[in-house]
Amino acid sequence: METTEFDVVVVGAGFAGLYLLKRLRDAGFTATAVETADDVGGTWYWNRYPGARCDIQSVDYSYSWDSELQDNWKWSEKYSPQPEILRYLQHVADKHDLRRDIQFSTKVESAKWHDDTARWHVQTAAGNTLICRSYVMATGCLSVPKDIDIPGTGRFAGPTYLTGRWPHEGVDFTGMRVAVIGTGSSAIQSIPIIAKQSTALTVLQRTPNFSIPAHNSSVPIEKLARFRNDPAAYREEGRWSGAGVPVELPVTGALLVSDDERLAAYEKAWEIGGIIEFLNCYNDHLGNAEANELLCEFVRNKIRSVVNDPETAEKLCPKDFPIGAKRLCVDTNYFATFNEPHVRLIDIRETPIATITETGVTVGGETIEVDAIVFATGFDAMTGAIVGVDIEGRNGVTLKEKWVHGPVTYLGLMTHDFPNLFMVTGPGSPSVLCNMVVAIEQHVEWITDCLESQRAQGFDRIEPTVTAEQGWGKHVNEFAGLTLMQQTNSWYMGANVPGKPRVFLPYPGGVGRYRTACNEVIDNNYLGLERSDVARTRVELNDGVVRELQPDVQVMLEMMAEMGLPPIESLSAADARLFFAAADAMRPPGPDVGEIVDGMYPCAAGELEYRLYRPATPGPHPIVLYFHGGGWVLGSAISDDPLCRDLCAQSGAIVISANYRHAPEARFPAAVEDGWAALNWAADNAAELGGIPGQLAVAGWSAGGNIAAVTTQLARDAGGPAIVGQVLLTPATDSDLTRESYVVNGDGKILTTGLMKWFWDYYADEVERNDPRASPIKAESLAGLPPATIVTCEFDPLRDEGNAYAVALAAAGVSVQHVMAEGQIHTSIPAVDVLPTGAQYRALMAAAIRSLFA
Ligand code: FAD
Ligand code: N01
Repeated sequence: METTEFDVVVVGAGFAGLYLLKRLRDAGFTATAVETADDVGGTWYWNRYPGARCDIQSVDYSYSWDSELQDNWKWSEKYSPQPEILRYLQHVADKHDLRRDIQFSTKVESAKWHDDTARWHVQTAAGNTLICRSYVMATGCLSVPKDIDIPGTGRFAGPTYLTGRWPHEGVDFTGMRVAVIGTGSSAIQSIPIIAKQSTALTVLQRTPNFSIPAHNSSVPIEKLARFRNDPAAYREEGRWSGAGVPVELPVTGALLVSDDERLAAYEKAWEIGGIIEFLNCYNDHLGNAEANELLCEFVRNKIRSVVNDPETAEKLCPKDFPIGAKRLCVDTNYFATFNEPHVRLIDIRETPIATITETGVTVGGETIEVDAIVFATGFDAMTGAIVGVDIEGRNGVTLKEKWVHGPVTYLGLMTHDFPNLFMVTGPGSPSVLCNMVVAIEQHVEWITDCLESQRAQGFDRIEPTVTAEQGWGKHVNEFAGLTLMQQTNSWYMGANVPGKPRVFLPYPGGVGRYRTACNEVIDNNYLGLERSDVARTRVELNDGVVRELQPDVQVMLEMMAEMGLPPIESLSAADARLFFAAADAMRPPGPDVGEIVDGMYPCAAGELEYRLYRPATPGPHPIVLYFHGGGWVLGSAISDDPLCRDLCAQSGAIVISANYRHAPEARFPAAVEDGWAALNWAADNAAELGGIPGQLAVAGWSAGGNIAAVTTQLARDAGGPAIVGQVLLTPATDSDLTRESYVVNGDGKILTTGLMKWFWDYYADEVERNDPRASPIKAESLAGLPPATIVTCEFDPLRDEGNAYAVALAAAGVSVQHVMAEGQIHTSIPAVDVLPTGAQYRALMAAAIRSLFA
């Protein structure tokens, strides 16, 4: 029994462990890697089944950190076979003399944190103890084969093989009758080759899978040329991409083009191949079920065109999950193999496996006699290897206990209560949803940079806070909720392992976006992390959450930031109006309504436009008088068209969007006068408009919310018209721009503090701004106002004044429903059919309208 000390202990010697060792060594840390296998390679050491090869092109699926290796290594194929990838990793180990720091044939069994010394004590199966400051699990996402849970396993007298633990000497199935259980990527790669060797092959399929042809060949010349032309730029593009491969992303959705155009695009993508390219031939396949189904059916038709027997073809067609919601398979002659007379497909959902016997597999009363069984049944993915080690953190907390309801991590890199424990491609990071080498390199570099900074700054511990990891978990979940993947029983969800909690394991936002978040954590002084020295005499804690916006809102802001648009407040009012009109012209229209009528209503200035949205149901209907947003400067009767359609369609009320005069041409109180005129006109003409007299509510967004709120005060003070309720979305209620939300949300979220100042300056003189007709919160009394539904947004400069108005109304005895929309910004909720996470708040507003008129 030996005890040795290192700065860092790494578990695993695959792509991740090897690069870690190299980086740690270069940074001057003492490090050792521990590996169960007797050689390097990880995945490519264990998975030696026939046909095993990568599904990301080798040019991409390779290290970027050794430029000499990159320049000199020649991949023999587009998708290189397992022996070649293993040789590559062995070459890397030799080239950098890494083997001398790897303990092979050694399993790590447990690891225990000692807080007093700030050290991990890592125990190997051989009984040796490795003491280290930092402990890194580079144990792989797909390294622990799942237990075989089929009745009778173990009874079979002949040889059985597990794809993820294939014999090194290989297996020759010539002359044998073989059963393959499973139809995931491993099975799909191996079945055509096993079929060639065997005399009879039975494939036992529980769930058919989508697979596209590999079109394997030598490395495509154009790809290689692009790479060789500027390898650094090529790699950099991959690092900042979605899936770790530089591909051009589409700007069009599958539903927005003609059937012919779409089919042509699908055919082209089918011919080119490539998982990432194929799934991305339109931009809505992974988020829109209808678009996804079009691609599913295209692939099903391909299967039907290849497989001669229609019944077998139908069985091979996946029908119960969206394409891309499980890792898409890449094959060579998989479906055609089922045309071979000696190959039989059994759907074990129809006829389940009763048992494995000494001589075969019993299915539906028939025992299929075989000489060998291949289990291609997959892995306990993403968490299996990590919780496979008994890891005990601070105060005796074990990782198994902590993760009993699913893994909780900060960025998939670390977890609270386990200081100095790092994971490479851990749950909560992009990992298996991309080219994993890119994900691995990014983690390895982040970890070593972090350790170097710890050393430079004299810290001995680093640990994420509960707030930080809960915030990240929420973000991952919210992102997954925008995809179709969360609704699918896959190993991404832990659904393939009986009893495993159903949690979406990887981060679906892409490697580039993820890299930005990781960099921000460091740039923001280790946001969400606590760092301390051994004695805790020096503790640096920068608690917080790295991603708080809803993911769709975040993505939209990132896209806008990339456009480099000028701040609106730097434009003239006329140019700002042109800009908004151009942006409005590009947005989706919103849902259909029964009828749209444009007209004019009388007001002090003569006449102003309105647009009436009538529900498709028989009338008459109640009326909601709506005022548009735009800071009293921008907008029109039709500028909030999608929102008005949505409110009308969902609430069953007529929505009348009434325009009002804008500043700077018509300053305060012109807009208020027009709002008041519109209210009286709507009340007086309710029946003619198709409304129900007396059933009138007001609503508005932003500056329109201000006008809606003011009209209710005017109506109260004037003794009518009667208003049954007010629905205010992120209303401007106060000219005071010093509230906290103007400070914390004042920048980078479309509506800025600067823009609000610009609006107010155009709208009203300083002395007028305290008039309750400009700042309704400043009314002498708020009593007697109609019931209010107020939606404010967490990341809106107007948040606090909206919240304050809700509180003040309630204090004055007004019935108030107030919701603050988490992770939303000022402009996100009206973005119908653009930002899915805003939909629930529009539904809430529509429900509020319905209940006002109930
Ligand atoms: P691994 O390669 O899994 O290495 C982890 C190592 O840790 C293993 O060798 C294991 O023995 C060791 N280990 C685990 N626990 C312990 C312990 N307690 N003690 C000691 N040692 C331990 N990804 C892609 O992006 N593109 C592809 O084309 C692709 N093809 C794949 C094909 C197959 C068949 C499989 C199974 C996976 C594929 N993957 C692919 C995913 C693949 O796992 C990663 O790309 C990558 O190889 C992972 O490297 P790693 O070093 O993180 O983990
Ligand atoms: O495993 P899988 P895999 N009875 O989980 C079936 C990567 N990879 O090893 O879907 C009967 O996908 C199971 O059925 P069901 C890649 O990321 C890449 O093939 O659960 N059947 C399924 O059909 C991949 O996604 C490549 O209903 C049982 C199959 O076994 C990941 O590794 C190649 C069963 C398991 O499929 C895992 O792939 C290989 C049971 N009790 C792997 N239990 C490349 O191409 C499970 N099944 C690069």
